[in-house]
Amino acid sequence: MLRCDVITIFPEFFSQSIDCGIVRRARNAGLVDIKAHDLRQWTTDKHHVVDDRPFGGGDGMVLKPEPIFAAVEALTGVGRKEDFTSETRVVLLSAQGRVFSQSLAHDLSNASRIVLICGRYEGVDERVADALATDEISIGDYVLSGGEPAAMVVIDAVVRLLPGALGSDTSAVFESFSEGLLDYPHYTRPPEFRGMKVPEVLLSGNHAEIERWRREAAAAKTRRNRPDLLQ
Ligand code: JBZ
Repeated sequence: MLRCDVITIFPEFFSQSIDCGIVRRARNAGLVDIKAHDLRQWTTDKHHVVDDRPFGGGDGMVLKPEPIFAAVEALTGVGRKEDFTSETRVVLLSAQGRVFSQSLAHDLSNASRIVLICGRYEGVDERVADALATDEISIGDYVLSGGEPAAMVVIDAVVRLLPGALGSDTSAVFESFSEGLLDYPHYTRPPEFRGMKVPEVLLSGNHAEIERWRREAAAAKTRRNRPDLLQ
C-alpha cells in the first residue's frame, strides 16, 4: 500500500480529483491511501499565517518554513531529508524543480510513502528545498499559481503504475512514451462522421496492414506534434 500525503492550503482541491477514474479505483482496491492536509493546522499563531514577506525585498509573499517542517515531521516523524528511509519521498512542487517525466513517475511508484508539498504565492522558503524535500519537481514550462495541479498530475502518473491499478481494458494502452513515440490515432464507430471517414485499412481486418499503418501514423504524428522526441 502506497501512502500519499499532500500538504496544501487548498485541501478541497483534491477531494474531487482523487475520487475519479483509475485513482479512485486504486484507492478502493487498497493500493494507495491519499490524504490532503491543510497546512494551516501546523501554524501556531491566532490567524494561522502560512506566508511572509521575502527577505531582500521584492513582490509577493513566500511560504514560511516552520509550518511545512512541522507538517512533514508530524506526518513522517522525521524533519530532515537525510533521516528519511529510502522508501520515503518528500516532493516539493515548484516551478524551479526538475521536469517531471515518466521515468521519475516509475521511480516514485517504488516508494511506500510520498509526501507532496504544494508551493503557493511567489514561492517557498528555500530551506524546504535544501533540507526537507528529497525531490523538487515541476510538471513543465508554464506558469501555475500553485503546486496543487502539479501534485495531482504526479499522483495520477504514479498511482496508475502501481501493480493492479490498471484493469484489463486499459493495460494495453500503457505508455505512449515507452516506445519513444506518441500513441497512434484511434477511431471508433461510426465509420463515417460528418463526412470524415475512418482510414479504410482499420476496417479491413488485415492485422499486419493495420499494425504497419499504426506505426507510420504514430511516427507522422510525432514528427508533427513532438519533433523533439525524434532528436
Ligand atoms: C509548478 C508558488 O507555487 C508554485 C508556483 C508555480 C508552480 C508550482 C508551485 S509547481 N509551477 C510546476 O509544476 O510547473
